[in-house]
Amino acid sequence: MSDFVSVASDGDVAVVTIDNPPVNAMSFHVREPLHQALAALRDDPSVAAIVIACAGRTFVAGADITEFGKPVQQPELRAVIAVLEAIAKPTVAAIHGTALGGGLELALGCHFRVADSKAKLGLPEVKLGLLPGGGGTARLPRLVGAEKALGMIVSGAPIGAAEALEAGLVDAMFDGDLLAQTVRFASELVVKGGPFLPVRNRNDRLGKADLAAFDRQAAELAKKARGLEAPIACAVAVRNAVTLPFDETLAAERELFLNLVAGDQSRAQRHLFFAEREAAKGPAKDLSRRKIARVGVIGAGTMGGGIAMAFANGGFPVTLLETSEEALQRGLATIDKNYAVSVARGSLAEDAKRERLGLFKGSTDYADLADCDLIVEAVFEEMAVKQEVFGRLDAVAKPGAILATNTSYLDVNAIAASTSRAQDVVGLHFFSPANVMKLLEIVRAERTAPDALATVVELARGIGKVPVVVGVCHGFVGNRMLAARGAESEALLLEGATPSQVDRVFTEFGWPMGPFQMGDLAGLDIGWRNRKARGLTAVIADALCEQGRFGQKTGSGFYRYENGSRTPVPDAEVEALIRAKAAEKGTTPRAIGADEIIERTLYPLVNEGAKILEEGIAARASDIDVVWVNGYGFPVGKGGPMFWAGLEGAGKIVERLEYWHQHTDRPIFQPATLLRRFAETGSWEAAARP
Ligand code: 3H9
Repeated sequence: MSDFVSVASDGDVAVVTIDNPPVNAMSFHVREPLHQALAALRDDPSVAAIVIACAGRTFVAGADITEFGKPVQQPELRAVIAVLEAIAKPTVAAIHGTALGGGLELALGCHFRVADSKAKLGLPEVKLGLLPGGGGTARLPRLVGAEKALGMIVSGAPIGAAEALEAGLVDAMFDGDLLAQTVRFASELVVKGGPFLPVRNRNDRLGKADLAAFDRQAAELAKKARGLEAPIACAVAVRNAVTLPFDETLAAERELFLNLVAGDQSRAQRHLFFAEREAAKGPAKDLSRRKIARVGVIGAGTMGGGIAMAFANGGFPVTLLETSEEALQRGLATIDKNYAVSVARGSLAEDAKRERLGLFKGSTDYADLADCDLIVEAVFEEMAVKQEVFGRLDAVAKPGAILATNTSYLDVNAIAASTSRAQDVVGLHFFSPANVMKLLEIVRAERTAPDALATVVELARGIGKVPVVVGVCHGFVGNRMLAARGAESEALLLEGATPSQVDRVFTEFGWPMGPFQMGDLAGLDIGWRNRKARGLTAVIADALCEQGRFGQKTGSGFYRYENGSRTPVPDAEVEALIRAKAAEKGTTPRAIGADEIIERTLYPLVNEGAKILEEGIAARASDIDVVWVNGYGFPVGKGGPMFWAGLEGAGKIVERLEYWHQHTDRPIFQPATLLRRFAETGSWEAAARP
């Protein structure tokens, strides 16, 4: 019929197969022949039942995201589903892999759904700043109930086949030959006879909806949305399914979808979807990969323990090395405790915990690292210490083993130079807690071998991380830009802003917290020690540390934390300290507006990103966005700092940076050449072209 949709017969059951690799997205070239095939099968008297299945690794994983933002080519998905749903003969979706978004919506257009036991089903549109636009919000609640549907649609998280069976979303679950069993299932339906109710006419669990409970659940979810429009729209649409007739629910869903798909938030989130995949490709595909069977981690402190857990969670046996038996046992006990917390929360089964703990081998002897294929060092952040560790690794590691440093700032070339095998050395900058945070900055040093780099990029994806390859500079992409963002914090306070005012501007922007709350959370003593080592000062943060105010862990920092609570309370003492320091400097406080706070913190962030691009430390602007969204909480609805620069207006950013540069003469405000070119060309790619 077409390269993408074919029809075969098995007795009187017609099997329609969609074949659009890699994920069978519902592109125009699928919709058109599918629409025709369904209309023909509807009218074909020799066909008694229809099965919709997919070739390759998955059922339809959604609409084709690349088509969003362009004129819709007819027939659109809803039209295909409308034809399907109006067929009187029994229709069955055979689901394997992932039935996501428009894929699940297509399946909801069938009378029945059967699934392979390993299949996953979900409506993840919210993660793209959307709501399901193919009738998902109208049909899913009819099968699983409004509350369950709300949870699935607002979280975007898929559920497994067993849960889907229990919830009423699928009608049967199979192991083994899915297609053969689905055809048998369809034949039995033919024998049993109809009429077969389309989902739109079913009311299995919808009738029982408790609107008050629903509204409470929706209000909770809305609170967590932090300025994102899509989760709210999802809740509105699912509520419509309870209160409005089907066709009105569908029409309202369409309207909400069209609004969101044209908006900046969804554009930003779609940008991030492709940016993450682009970043995770790493170097050329045709490079060979080194075999990684066992991983060594040096240092069982917070960072080392978290890194070791990240690998164990990905199924790798880990040798964990410490300098003393006592430190090793302490580290292993923390790991055990962390897993126990997951078990208590219900996110990890007791068996799985045992299995993971079984992957750890503790040691205090470097010689035990000899069978590791990758060794990650997470020792004290000091060049001499790191170099000593790498010198010792050089003596014990097997030939070809990849040697990685978890440094967050130091020169990886200098670390590599302390070995005789710089080609095997990379940076693996995990973020804390390393077993939770998704971002992994992979630092390519001058002499890192391409196959070593390709190996760690692939490995990172394999353990569920979001990898981004970066070059060597102080702080790499993330921490270097963070320093530029924080550079004006103290100045803003001395000139009249308060910590809570600055932090509020950040949370209103969409960050989970502002810079002062973040400092209190991370511990102010870390930056203090760092500054002292580098001969630097920060008037207010230093004064707080001198008073023993290290942040949450001491119950006070930029804020007070009462009785062990994590809630920051503005502290009059801190404000008095700020005013006193300002007076010492002869600064008269003035009112500082939200715009100024943004201009002096986020514009330098973008500017530093442009410098990083200019220097080739990051390969693309979108890589920088991936770093900031996954590692530092930049709001997803704004797409990362480099994408946001386009929304904010690069011309305006340049102009305001120039203004602040003139007023302060500080280099962070000197606009990067690439930023100026971005302002002229409107695209980072065009700006980077010679
Ligand atoms: C939707 O359905 C809206 C409807 O409600 C309404 C419509 C009117 N489109 O992730 P991978 C590409 S919204 C286009 O590396 P995995 C991806 O870019 C959609 N392309 O594989 C990559 O390309 P490349 C709702 C897509 O095995 C390649 O496929 N659905 C799409 O790790 C491989 O992807 C979703 O949001 C797409 N829908 O994971 C599901 N999906 O190789 C989005 C993937 O050139 N997809 N590509 O870089 C996923 O979550 C994962 O891709 C999946 C496979 C779990 C399926």
